[in-house]
Amino acid sequence: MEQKKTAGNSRKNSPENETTAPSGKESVEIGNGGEIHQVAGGDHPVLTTNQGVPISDNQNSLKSHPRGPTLLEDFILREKITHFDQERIPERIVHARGTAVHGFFELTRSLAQYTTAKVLTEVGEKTPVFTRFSTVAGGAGSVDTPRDVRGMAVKFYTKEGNLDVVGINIPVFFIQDAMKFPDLVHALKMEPDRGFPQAAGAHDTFWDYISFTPEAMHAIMWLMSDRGIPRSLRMIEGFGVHSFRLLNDAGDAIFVKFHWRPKLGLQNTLWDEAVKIAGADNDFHRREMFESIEAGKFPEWELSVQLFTEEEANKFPFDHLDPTKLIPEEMVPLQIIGRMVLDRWPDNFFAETEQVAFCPANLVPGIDFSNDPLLQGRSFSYLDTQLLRLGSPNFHQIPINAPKCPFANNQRDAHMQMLQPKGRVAYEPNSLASDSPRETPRGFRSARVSESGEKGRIRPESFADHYSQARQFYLSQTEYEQAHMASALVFELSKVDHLHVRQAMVGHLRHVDEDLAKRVADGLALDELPDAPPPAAPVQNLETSASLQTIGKMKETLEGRAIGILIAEGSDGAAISAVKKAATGAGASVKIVAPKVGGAKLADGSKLEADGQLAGTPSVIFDAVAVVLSGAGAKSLSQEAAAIDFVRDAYGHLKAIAVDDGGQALLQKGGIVKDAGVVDVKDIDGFITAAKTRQWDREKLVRTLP
Ligand code: HDE
Repeated sequence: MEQKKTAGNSRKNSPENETTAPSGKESVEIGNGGEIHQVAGGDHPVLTTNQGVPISDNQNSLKSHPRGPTLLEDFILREKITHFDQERIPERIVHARGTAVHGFFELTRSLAQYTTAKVLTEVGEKTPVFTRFSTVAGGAGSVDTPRDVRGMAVKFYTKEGNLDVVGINIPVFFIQDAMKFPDLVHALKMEPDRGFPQAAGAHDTFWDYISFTPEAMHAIMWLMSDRGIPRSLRMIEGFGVHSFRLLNDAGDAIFVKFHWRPKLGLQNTLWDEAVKIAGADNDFHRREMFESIEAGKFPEWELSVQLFTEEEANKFPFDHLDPTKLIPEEMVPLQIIGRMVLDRWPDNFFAETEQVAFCPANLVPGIDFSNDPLLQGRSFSYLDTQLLRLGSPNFHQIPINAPKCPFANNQRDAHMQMLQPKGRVAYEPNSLASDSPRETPRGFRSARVSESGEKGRIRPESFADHYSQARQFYLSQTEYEQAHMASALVFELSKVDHLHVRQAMVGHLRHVDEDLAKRVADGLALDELPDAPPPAAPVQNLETSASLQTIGKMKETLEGRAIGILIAEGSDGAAISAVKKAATGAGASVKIVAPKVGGAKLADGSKLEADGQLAGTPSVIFDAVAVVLSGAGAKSLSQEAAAIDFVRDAYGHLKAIAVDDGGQALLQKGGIVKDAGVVDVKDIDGFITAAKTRQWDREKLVRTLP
């Protein structure tokens, strides 16, 4: 049978199916029968090979006859497929799943007294930044909402070179020495024999490792707190974690810690909510960030510093070089020095978000390392990983990694060299080239520090206290947050098959707080409280600090929040409009949810289009919901599991619910009991107020907390 000459592309002249043709023709019949199409009026560039050869048929490979074998001669097919075969590069071993946005950092207060770094001294200067948020454990395609630490890495393209503050959303880390990092990560990631779980610490190997790592207890407390399950990447704090040094003109040094504070305040999900969001929208955080940038609602953070001298540090009841310790704000206050606004989504995910290469050793003159052993190890690891991941020492030439200030040196050649340096001189010093790059007194300098002592693989005594700050963190939380931490621990350890690992963990918790240990032991149905391991240093009772909580940092605002309005056939248009107007007026984004995506006919006969179909738009993706239904609409939705889940989950996740008379029937079907957060839709102000917070008092009615 003779094959028909066809492009294999049935829809013509539609933008989704556009292919390229030499401009000026509607549809051309060419060569081996490929038919190519163009969008009417489009001014398309010619499709070519990577060598610039125009391609006449992008749909059919070259065959010896229409039903015959494909010819090796088809260099166009081979080039296209070979390039495709190599499209993936190794994903990051940690922090593979990420979302990044361009923006700027604006300095509002000069630190000229302490540093020469222009980015920290030129008030009003807007430095371009690229900020990548990430989870730690999961692969690049994994879900956005697991319980995990979030990376927040900021690349500042300063006038004096790139400065990377490669931080996370908690102020402490799990280990004290770089030597331990591969073990920590191997224990955390999917177990090597079975290949699961993906993006989750809730399994045997992680907790087994942690049970041997008491220094992790402080970071574990943060991870088990609600900060481990953020509502939005726009609502996380960021921490540089380590101490760095600032150096001024005179060469004097002071220590600094970096803190990012989100303008929208902190907000987290509940665990049940995070799990359900994972099912509803794998890309919840990425999509939410994308939509907010698209809508011109640009996320913003304040940058603060904690500054302290060596003498002050010597008086702290802990060692600030130990990355498992934080410096309480009450001890060293935060000073706001600037703001970061993220306002431009990347053009291309791979070219920018995937290829961006952060490195904590990317420091600029006026900023220097401290001796934090983890920072020291990191300064080696990141360059090493980029060489593998990006495949060439010239990865700094990729546009997203290239400095935006001039850069020049005598490094030459290597894979993927994009620059074409001129001249015969590639060394320094030299007398042959008057324009070759030279050193400068304004260049990077290290702090004048004298180091002495005995060489060895030694952990300092001052790093020995593993529990005091973990205890301080737990005791600083509100009653609700403590209950969430206890349930998180019960959840995680319940996924651990080995009883001795559960017991060992509860043993550690006894040093954090005896009551927490009892709650977790009870939640795991342990017969008796296990022995606590002997602590390396006595556990201190440090003063509690409200700044460690999150509930208090949730801003009473609808800015950046989302409201869902559930409607069906016959809903009251006026009530819907009133909710929409009030919610958008208060800064929220609003989505209409209906059984069919095309929308529903309202009581007045008009049709309202939906933003989401009920089955694919559950209430977990909103911060508060309104249920506006006719009697008939409520009756039909009462037969619909997705509608019942919609209201039941909103209630179970402590959200405000506005409801009209019709909607009441659905609420009854969901077993919802009226409380301060369940508001008549006519009381629009009451609903907006309730929507700005969570109904914490409801929690004990809907969930058994340990
Ligand atoms: Fe990382 N870390 N890390 N890390 N880390 C990486 O670098 C590493 C640590 C952090 O969005 C890797 O480019 C070691 C602390 C973020 O691209 C790798 C040690 C903190 C990101 C690496 C640490 C971080 C990474 C993997 C212990 C918070 C994502 C891919 C000595 C202060 C950056 C890559 C992005 C990524 C190594 C500990 C944060 C393998 C050896 C502490 C936010 O180089």
